[in-house]
Order: sequence, then structure tokens, then C-alpha cells
Amino acid sequence: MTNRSDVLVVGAGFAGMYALYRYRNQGLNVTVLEAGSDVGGTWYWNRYPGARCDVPSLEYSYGFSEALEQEWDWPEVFSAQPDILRYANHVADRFDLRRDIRFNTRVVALEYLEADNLWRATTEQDEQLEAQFCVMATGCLSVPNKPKLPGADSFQGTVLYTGLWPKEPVDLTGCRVGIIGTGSSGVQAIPELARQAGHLTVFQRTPVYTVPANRKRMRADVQQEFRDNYLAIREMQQNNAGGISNFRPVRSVKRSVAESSTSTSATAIPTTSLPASSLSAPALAPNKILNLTPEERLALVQARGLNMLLTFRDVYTDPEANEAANETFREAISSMVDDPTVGERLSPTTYGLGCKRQVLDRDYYDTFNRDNVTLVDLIESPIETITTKGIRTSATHHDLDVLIYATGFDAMTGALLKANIRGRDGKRLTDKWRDGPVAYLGLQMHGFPNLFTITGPGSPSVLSNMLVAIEQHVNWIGDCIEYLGTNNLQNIEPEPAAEVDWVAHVNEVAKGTMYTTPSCNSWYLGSNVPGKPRIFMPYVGGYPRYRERCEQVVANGYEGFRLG
Ligand code: NA7
Repeated sequence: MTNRSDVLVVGAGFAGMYALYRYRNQGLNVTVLEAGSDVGGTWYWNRYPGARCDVPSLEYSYGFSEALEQEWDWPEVFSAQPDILRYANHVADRFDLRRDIRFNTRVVALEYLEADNLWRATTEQDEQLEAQFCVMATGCLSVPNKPKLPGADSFQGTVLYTGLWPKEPVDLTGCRVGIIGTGSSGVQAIPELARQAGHLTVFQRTPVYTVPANRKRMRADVQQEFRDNYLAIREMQQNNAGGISNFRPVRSVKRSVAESSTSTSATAIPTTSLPASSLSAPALAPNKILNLTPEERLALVQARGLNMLLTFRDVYTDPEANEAANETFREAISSMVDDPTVGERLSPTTYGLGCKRQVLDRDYYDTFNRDNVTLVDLIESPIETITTKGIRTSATHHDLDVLIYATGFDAMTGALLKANIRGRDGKRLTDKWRDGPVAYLGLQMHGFPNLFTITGPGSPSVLSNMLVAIEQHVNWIGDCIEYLGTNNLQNIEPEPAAEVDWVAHVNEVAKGTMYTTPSCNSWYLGSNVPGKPRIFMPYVGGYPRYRERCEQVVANGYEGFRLG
């Protein structure tokens, strides 16, 4: 490999892998720089027990290769991390990707050399690599949020982060384990940790609304039906707000009707579009929750599961309906948790359903009925300090052997800002984005010619099926590079007005949704990271509308971009 390529891609997760495949196939010389020792990105780093995707695997998979679609077997409907990582490795092998990926290579700076129209990447090993185009495939949830807790460095036990979980097996047998954080990662990990640890102490700041995940094994006939229909399914994804097809296998539907009277599994969560906060929210029922009495709501949940609360449309549009659902949720929690005080502590009161990405769990509430699990409410008794032997809250000291941070990510902008990017005239991205991310279509920033961001802020990204969003961006960028070449153009960047207008549009469509209610604090808004500007970062207008806009921009001769 030389140090000069046509395209530098930063990151070898699903975005970087497809970018390499696509740009290589269009005849470009591509170099991928990856901090990890192998492919997989999010699924490489997040190896914590219980890690699992909340989008069904038959949809959360690449659509660019028919052969790949036909040959890969998914063992479960919603895959666990090891299976997704196996898939990533299979893709890397099958398409011979590794020969152009430099592993264990963290980019510490990226600089635009205007005179040469090149991007120069400096690595942690102080190596420099250059290319005309630079594609940031650095992921939306890739920089762990590490809270600055007093005394954190003094802890003498083992410290683990869910988002940087070790590759070697972690044996927690007999250990006193503490975990801080009860978002998706914490909720997925807690039941597994409780099974392994001697004692688990859960340090919760904000309780979560979590519903049972689909636990089904993949059925061969369902998988085959997807394979037979993938062409149509990929088309359906393109026209669904969340980039999910909603394809219902005929054979499987027939069989589930026959099976329904005997089924004891947790409520299945069919995949639908996304007026709610989750990609995997059940299809919305046409009726309103306010048409039911509180007793009927509770009876519904007790008969058919918590997931039912996500099916009412008014829950996401009417604050009164939202509160009715929240109240039912709390009642349901209290009926599932033996200790009423614990049940109350687990019940969210400060925000409503639909504000955050919906969390899916396996046995979360049951876990708090175990003898070896303690819940600590950090609002009631905040952490005063981490000590050499555990955590001191205002109430007591908790002795720990292992401390796990499940404290989330500096989402969407974290990895881009951390890359120390400098554009034209040495302008820093950190300065440009001081008050929040400003980008056109979540693809490019003015002042940073030929630098592209895959699933960047202002694009549907985390509000859509990431694999669909990734493929769309990679293809758009590939076509753009080809267009520049064909037309003898050297660079592209957005007009300042175009990115300002786009950011205004992104904010406008987010207004009035449950995501942006004043009581809502989520990583979508950056409000999980102290000091981060509170801006709703992903595009909530739906994937098809966004995709059509991107297509229209191209049809209008790269409208809003300056080509030079
Ligand atoms: P989240 O959803 O951001 O959750 C992080 C959790 O950590 C949440 O419960 C936080 O409480 C808690 N947290 C964060 N900082 C602190 C401090 N300083 N003290 C105590 N507790 C803290 O991240 P996840 O990794 O679980 O999930 C992110 C996404 O990954 C998820 O939506 C899926 O898409 C996959 P808080 O709510 O801020 O009070």
C-alpha cells in the first residue's frame, strides 16, 4: 500500500466496509484506516453480554450483493452481537476487503491541503496518508461517554465500558459487579450480568421504558421467503420512513395464526415504520389509548405485553394520551417487580414514551426480583465519589470488584469532532460546530471540500435502518466522485446558505415531536453529554423524503453544492 490513495475511508464498520467495496469496484484506489484490530465497527467494540440489534437481521443486512443475501444464515430474528460480527467478518472475507484496510490505525488528525487539493490523515503512529477524497465512516455511536466522576481513577478493581468491551472473555463468577447506566446497553447487559455475577448493583440515574424483545429463532422457511423476495424487499425499504420493509412472509403469517393459541413467547415486535421512537415499534393500532379506561389499558398490557402501549398513535402525538400510556407502564412495572420500592424506583416519571429510542430487553424487570441484584437510585442518593474499593453514594458505600460504565456515547458528532479535522484555511470542525453540527444533507460541510460524512448529523441515520442509510450515502458519494471525474472537476463542498437552510429544515421537522419535548433528554439531542449543545441531530422527516431530496439535488446538477 502506498501513502497516497484516491479515497481515504476512516472506519471499517458496516459503512467503511461497503465504501471500500463500492469505491474499489468503481476503479478507485481506496485505503481504509481502522482503530480496531478487525472489521465490524459498533459490533466490534460493543461485545458486552446481552448486546443485540433492535432491527431484524434480515433487514439489518447489506442489500448490495444478491449472492450475499442468498448465502448467509441468520440464527435469530433479532441478532446478537456475535452473529452480527460473524456476518461482518464473512463480508470482509468474501469480498477480500482486508487487503485495503489498515487495522490498529487510529486517525488523530485530518487536514485539508488546499494547494494540492488533498486530505492528509495523521495516525496515532504518526504516519501520514493522503487522498483527494476523505470519507468519514466513523459511526454514530462510537465514542463512549465517560462521565467525569470524582475519584474515578482511584478504583482498584476492574473497570469496563460496555462500548469498549474486551475481546477476551470476562469471568464475573462470584464477583461484586456494579453497573452505572440503564439505557439500551445497561438494560441489555443487566440480566446477563446478574446471571454471571455474585452480586450486581445497578446504579440508575433515570429509569427506562423497556419492552420485551422478540426472542425468536430464525425459521428456515421465513428466511427463504425473504431470500425469494429480496428484490422487492429492498425496494420497500427505500420507501419506508425507517428503511424497514415491513415484509410479512406469507408462510410465516399462516403459521403464526395456527401457532398463536399455543405461543408463550414474549410479544413479537414486528418491524414497521417509525412514528414512534423505535425502528422496531409494533404496527400502530388505529384506535386511541384515550378510548380505553385505565383498567382496560392495564388489562391489555397484562394480557398482551407492554409492547401494546407502543401501538397507539395518539401516544406519540397527544400529551394526555402519552401520559396515559406512561401511567399504565408504571402500573405494569409495579406488578412485575416484587419489592414495591424497587418497582417505584424503576418507574420513569420525568419524561414520556417516545422521547428516547425505544429500549428492548430480555427479562429486565424480572432481574430485579433476584436476590443477588440491588438497585441504587442515584437521584435519591447521588454518587459522591468512586473509591479504591467501590462507589460511595450519599447513603452508603458499595463494595465492588468490577465497575462497568454503560453510560452511552457522544453520539453522532463525537467521532467527527475527535478526529481533529481542519479544513480550508486551517478552520477546525470543532469551531464550526461549536453551537451544534452544521452540514448539508448530513453529507458535507462548507469549508471542508471533498470530505464526506456517512450518516452524518442532519441525515436520517439512527432513525432509520442503518444499513439502508449507509448504502444510500456510500452510493451517493461514489456517484458524486464519479461525476466529478467525468466532468473534470476537482472538488465539491456545500454552499454556506444550503447547509444553513438544511439545518433549519432538520430543526423544523423535529419541532413538535415527542423527541424534542422540553422534558426529554436523549442522546439524539446531545443532552447526555455535559456541555454538548442541545440540538436534535438526526433527520426525522423520514428516509424516503430524505433520499428523494438527495436524488433531486443530483438531478439539479448538485444543487446547493459548489463544484470546482
Ligand atoms: P444511553 O441510552 O445514552 O444510556 C446511558 C445511560 O447511562 C443512561 O441511563 C444515563 O442516565 C446513564 N448515565 C450517563 N452518565 C451518567 C452519570 N454521570 N451518572 C449516572 N448515570 C449516567 O446509552 P446506551 O449505550 O445505553 O444506548 C445508546 C444507544 O445504543 C441506544 O439508544 C441504541 O441505539 C444503541 P441518564 O438517562 O442520562 O440520566
